[in-house]
Amino acid sequence: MTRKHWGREAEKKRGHSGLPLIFPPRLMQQGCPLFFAALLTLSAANAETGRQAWLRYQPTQKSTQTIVELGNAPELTSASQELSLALGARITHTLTNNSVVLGTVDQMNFASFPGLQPGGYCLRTIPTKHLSVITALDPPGVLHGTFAWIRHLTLGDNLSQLNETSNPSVPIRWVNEWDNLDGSIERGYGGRSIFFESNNVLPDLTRAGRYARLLASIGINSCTVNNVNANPRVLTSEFLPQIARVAAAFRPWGVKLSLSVDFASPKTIGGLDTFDPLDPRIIAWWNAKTEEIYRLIPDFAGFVLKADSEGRVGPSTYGRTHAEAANLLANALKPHGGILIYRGFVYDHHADWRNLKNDRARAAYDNFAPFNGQFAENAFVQVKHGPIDFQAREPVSPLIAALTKTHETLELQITQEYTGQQRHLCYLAPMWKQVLDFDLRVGGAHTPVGKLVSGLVGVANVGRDDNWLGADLAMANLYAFGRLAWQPSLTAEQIAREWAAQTFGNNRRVVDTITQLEMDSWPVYEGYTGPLGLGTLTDILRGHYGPGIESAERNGWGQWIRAGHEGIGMDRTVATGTGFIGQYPPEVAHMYESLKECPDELVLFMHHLPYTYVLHSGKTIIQHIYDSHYAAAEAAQQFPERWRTLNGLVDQERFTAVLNRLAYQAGHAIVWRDAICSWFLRESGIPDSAGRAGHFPDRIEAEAMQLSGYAMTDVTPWEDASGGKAITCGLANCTAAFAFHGTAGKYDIAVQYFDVNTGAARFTLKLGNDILRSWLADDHFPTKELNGDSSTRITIRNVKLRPEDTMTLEGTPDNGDRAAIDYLEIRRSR
Ligand code: GCW
Repeated sequence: MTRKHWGREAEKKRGHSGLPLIFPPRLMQQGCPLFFAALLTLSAANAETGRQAWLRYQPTQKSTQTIVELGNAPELTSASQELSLALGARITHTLTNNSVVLGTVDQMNFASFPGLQPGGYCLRTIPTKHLSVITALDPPGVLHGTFAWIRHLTLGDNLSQLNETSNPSVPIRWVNEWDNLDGSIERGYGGRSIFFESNNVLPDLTRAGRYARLLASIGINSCTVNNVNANPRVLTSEFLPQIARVAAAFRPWGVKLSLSVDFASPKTIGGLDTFDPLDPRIIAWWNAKTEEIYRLIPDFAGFVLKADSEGRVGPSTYGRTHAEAANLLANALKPHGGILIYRGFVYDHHADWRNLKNDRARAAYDNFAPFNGQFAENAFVQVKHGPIDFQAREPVSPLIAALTKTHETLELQITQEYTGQQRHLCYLAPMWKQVLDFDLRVGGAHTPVGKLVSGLVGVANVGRDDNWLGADLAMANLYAFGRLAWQPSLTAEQIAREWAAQTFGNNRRVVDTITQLEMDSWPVYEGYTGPLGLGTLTDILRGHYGPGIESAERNGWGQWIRAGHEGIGMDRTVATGTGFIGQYPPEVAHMYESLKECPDELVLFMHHLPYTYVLHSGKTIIQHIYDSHYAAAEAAQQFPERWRTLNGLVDQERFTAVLNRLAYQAGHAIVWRDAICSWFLRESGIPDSAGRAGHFPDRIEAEAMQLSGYAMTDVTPWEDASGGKAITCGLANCTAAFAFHGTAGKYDIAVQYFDVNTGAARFTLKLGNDILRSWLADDHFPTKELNGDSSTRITIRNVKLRPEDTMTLEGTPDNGDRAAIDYLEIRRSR
């Protein structure tokens, strides 16, 4: 474009937008070297809480740049304010010789920006004009582009050559929050709801707005604010104006509000005597209710519906189909441009476990595949990525391949329900990448999951904790979800790197170390929890947190692993099993059905096999279980050590918080390792060829100590405590003492104890009369029982011991916390 042309276009623009664009003559004449004076530097000096997440701007000097905003949509105002924060720059209506200009393309008529799609953006640097341009078809796109531009800046990318057009891979990029109106969050691990308390919307929605900002920065365009197990109150005329306030807090960030609804609402809150989806009164009720919503929230995104699942009512009450239920709501939303997301997570949780042909994994397909093609154009079936329920490892759901004529969204879980509840580091992007890239071979063609779905929905469950998810490193999952929904071709490692750099600073060692920790974390978590596709062997009946192997068996929930003395695994083959494998397109079915081709990592999901079966790896199943649990638990011991290398390179506050989490995880990985190895050792009767399982030479069982006041108790399930037993104190004070019989030297002493959530017992470990450590059991693990949820450890390092030294553990119970102890472990300091 010639300079003349540029000027003329700018003139036209001025007329068009009414904004005085003034080009300084110097800028019109010469090309000067590029700008960006006030680059962000992320200093390690400031103490931080994680509240800023990856938007941690710290411009060091006053910028010479200006920000020119063309237009006045709320998203544009947010965008320019964001830039101003990031750059420390002024917002003006006057172009200077160093401006960033933002606006939609129809206001940027000095150049063309081909290839843009809704929500997408174009970033372009025009060196001769000393301009950075951020543009898009629509205001949300400009905001997305602004965050992308800031990301480039923070990562130290070369902005002088920028010419980037980026469109989202799918139009639906939503998060679901499982927030209850009382302020609790189902499967939330980051504090109470940022939206609700005591059955009302919070008076102060500052934090909801901040969340929308985070979401916008990764391209998320809708947030469903309430639990899919929906309280019907959410749709009452009394409550909806409150919900409208949340929508208003989201609006400047281009994030639309959506709601989970209860299918029985016409009856429970509407006063009708039915909720039959085909009844004209019900159709009229939903139409009127939807109109009411749109009057209050004109940009309302739509409904999410969990029906006929886990006790929620649905169309089956009236013998109607999922498609009929979905279309009822979709039709109500259609005139307003809204969409309906219908959850595919439907299964019988009272299934008969004695019937070897029953299989929960079949449920999503069996329930939805018959209705393929019967769903309305604006209805989407939301499929969990695996056929069971967010386990540490699952195959891709075959329903994704079956819905060839129905729109679908893929449901991923950001909140780590079955993957350590944010107390364990488990970066899920590598898992999600495997899901998105998995080629389902629909019609024999290359059909990766990412290409079959129209949207990605992440169950986020952020809370009021400053750092949103309860753990700083867990935020990589929220970030990665948004980045992958936008651009699934990014690698998990690329995403981790850019997240780490923005969150903790652009120091090479910091970024390398954190990225590597994140990347190692899922295989490590899977390694000490669920082997070979069995699922996470957690207690599925209670917290979904610590080990609880048999909880999966002999009940209606259908997470069976069919473990016996001889062998283990669900036979899901077509030949002899439940036939689940036959739900996949033929090429994929063939791979899973054939033992020769079925990958080791899923072999026990697909087949029932003897413990002595030899895997592709050359190991027997039982030896693999021992080896993987020992190797992974050992890797987890290294996590805090690896983190420690960043001391001084990241702020002290987050350094300590992360270190504490990783140290806890290292201890809990041992709980997991021992529970699973002991259980399989007992069940199979086959020893660990390396002699580890069941042998703990450094351990002193609490029940073997000299007890005063303490009494022995059985722990349930038995595998969650060493030897199946612990000691508890029923008095005001108890002690457990023993004499050290090893050789003189420096030792690390680990105390394995139980920290239940009712009170805060005190423990004191003494060597002779000297106190080595005194601490409170005041964490909030998800149980009041002694089990693998509450089992935790503290390690006192470098203690000098001599033969026959006496050690005493004192326990002081508090409010139902009986100061329970499992064992002590004394090992030479490394
Ligand atoms: O995994 C299960 C969870 C439930 C959840 C359900 C669902 C919201 O344990 O807490 O309910 O899935 O996805 O509907």
